[in-house]
Amino acid sequence: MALVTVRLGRDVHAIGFLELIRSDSSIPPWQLKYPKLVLRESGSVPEELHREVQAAFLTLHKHGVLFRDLVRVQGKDVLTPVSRILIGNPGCTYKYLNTRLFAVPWPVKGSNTRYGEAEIATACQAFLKLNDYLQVETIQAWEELVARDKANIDVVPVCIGPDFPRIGMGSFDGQDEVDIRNRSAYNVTLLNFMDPQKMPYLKEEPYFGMGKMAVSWHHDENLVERSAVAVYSYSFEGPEDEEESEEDPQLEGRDPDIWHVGFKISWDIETPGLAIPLHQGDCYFMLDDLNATHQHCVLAGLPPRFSSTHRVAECSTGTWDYISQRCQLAMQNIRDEADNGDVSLKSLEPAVLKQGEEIHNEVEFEWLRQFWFQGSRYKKCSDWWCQPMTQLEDLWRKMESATNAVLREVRREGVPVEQRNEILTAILALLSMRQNLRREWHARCQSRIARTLPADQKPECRPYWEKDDPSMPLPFDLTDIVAELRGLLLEAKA
Ligand SMILES: O=C(O)CCC(=O)C(=O)O
Ligand SMILES: [Fe+2]
Repeated sequence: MALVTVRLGRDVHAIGFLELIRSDSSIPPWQLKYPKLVLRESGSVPEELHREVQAAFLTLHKHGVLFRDLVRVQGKDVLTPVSRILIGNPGCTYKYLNTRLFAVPWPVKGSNTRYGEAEIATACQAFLKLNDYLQVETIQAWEELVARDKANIDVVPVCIGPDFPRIGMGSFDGQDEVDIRNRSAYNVTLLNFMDPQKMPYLKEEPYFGMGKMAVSWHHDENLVERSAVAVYSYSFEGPEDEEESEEDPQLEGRDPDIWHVGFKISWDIETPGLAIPLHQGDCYFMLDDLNATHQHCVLAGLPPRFSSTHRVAECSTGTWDYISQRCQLAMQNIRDEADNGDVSLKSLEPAVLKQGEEIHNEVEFEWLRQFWFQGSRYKKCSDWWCQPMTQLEDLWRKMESATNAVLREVRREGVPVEQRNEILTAILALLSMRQNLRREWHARCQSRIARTLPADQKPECRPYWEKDDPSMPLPFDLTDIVAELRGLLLEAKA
């Protein structure tokens, strides 16, 4: 098929197909195909908000607190081309591409965060203000979408009667409204920055000839189901770039000098994708299930660009409150013994021991190793995570002693075979997993690419200790212990 590009109004291109366009409509034609994608051009955003937000981006950039993430994709360690920082509700985290980002807190009511610099505090405040603004805009756009849907249904009244209450056009029932609010309650924003001039190895968009990508096709992960995403886009354009260019729309695809966001239907490379140009201060919103039914990508333009991507992170297992409660649950089975750090266990029930080892793995791999893998970047902005991480590490250390106490029990002479087997069966897979994950994290920290990072971003393999460390009850490397436990289990079956 010949590559044809059609101008769909305001420089929006559907690349790869030809379609007749109704030019009499006041809504841009792409809106008919993408009702859940909303664009708000910069003119509709208050000037003062633009000024504050743009200054905030520059402040964070100046203080060097946006970082490229060393993520893991299909078993490979790769450095993201864009630099990022997560700002959001205190104690919130957001996980993407096997990387848990820890929110630098924004100053919500009742919080009292110390920031590294007063300017950083001001910047976080600006993103909270932007968040509030985008949340209101999202709810309004979503309500309009629902109202339009309902109006369309009302055109053909199939089932009108006493069982089918209609309060009138544009209104919708309470549940809808609560859902819309919950799914617009952004708890974090992930900020992105990239200067394409400094990034000469950008990938080409593979399906529609859309040019260089800053972020490849993806769905946003780890979000509350059907929740919205709102994006503020800030590219460093000179005034001359803002004018509509007059080149022949029939001949080429999107303007490579201008940043765009691309959309395509998931699992579909036949239906043409959509590329929406983003000028300085433009915002776009992905409503409802758009992020699930479609993929999006970011197409690089010429100038450097920031974006602030506001999300409803699914953080039921991703907050400080959550993990500290989990650790408290594990502590309930531990009794301190005198002063040497030794512990004894209150219950030897297999289910209780299993839960303890699960929490042990969770705090070690989802929190401590994730945090220290990202070097010392977090303390540059605020001290929020310092004390929680110290506390988690202390609790984790106790869990090492608890595991040691379980091992003492299964090795003890005179434990009934049945009971020992139940314990072994409950914990063996978890210890084997711990061994595998430690090896993987250790390798990730040693990788060639990890070594190229500057000192404050160098991954730290923590916790880590040497074989003969007298302060630790168990070795870092659990190979021998896992083999021993397997042996005990087989012995009993023989
Ligand atoms: O910068 C943008 O417009 C969107 C970036 C994006 O898709 C992401 O960070 O997930
Ligand atoms: Fe995204």
